[in-house]
Amino acid sequence: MSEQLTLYTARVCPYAQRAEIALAEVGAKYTRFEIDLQNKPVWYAPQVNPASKVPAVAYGGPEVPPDQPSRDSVKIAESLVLLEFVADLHPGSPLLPKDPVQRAQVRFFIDAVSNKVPANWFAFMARGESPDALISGLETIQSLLPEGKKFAVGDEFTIADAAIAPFLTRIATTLGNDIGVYEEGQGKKVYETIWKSPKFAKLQKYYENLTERSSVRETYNEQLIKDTLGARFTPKRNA
Ligand SMILES: N[C@@H](CCC(=O)N[C@@H](CS)C(=O)NCC(=O)O)C(=O)O
Repeated sequence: MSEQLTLYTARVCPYAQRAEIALAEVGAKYTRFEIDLQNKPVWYAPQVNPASKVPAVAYGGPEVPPDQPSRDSVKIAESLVLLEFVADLHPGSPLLPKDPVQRAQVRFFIDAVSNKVPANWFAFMARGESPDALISGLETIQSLLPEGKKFAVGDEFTIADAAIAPFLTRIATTLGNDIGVYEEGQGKKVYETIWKSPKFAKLQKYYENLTERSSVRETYNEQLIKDTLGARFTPKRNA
């Protein structure tokens, strides 16, 4: 990768962490720019991402300060697009396997993550809906994991793993600390089901493999997630 790459990101955001994990996996040299999501810079939407979300990348063009993006760089957004982009920039890396079947498995796994994980987690944590959809969504994810392998499609870490890791870490942190609008104690109960019961043994092992990965560990700030989501949701309990 010879062109400059600037990543607009936010520590709190699971979608942004996906891109950070992929960049860490390939050891990319890039400029990281933290966007304060509560107070986004005025130039961000017009000059980087019209959707005004992180993550986004400015790729190529001249070396410029990240808060003065060049018109000559290409701007790319959407975390799943960025995962494929990073893999495409590093065709020698295992992030996206060469084998067509494994590539399809990676994409199928990502599709399942998109459909089963973020919205079901959020419905429970932020709206106090039943945790059943989250639990059954994670059962589906577990059923896709290959037997006796470390990661989503085999022993190599791929963009499928980068797509789910930021959500599994946040789900574990929020449930384990009972963070959410639901009744007190309910998060910890769901945590016990997912992280302690034998029914989820395969997912638990997978989680262990993911969180041992330095790309995942070093891009996750658990304290920040506890503080931010704890302050955002738990006070709304019984409101
Ligand atoms: N579909 C997008 C979702 C990104 C997203 O929702 N990012 C949130 C933070 S986690 C954001 O930037 N929100 C800012 C806003 O909506 O104003 C992706 O996968 O990249």
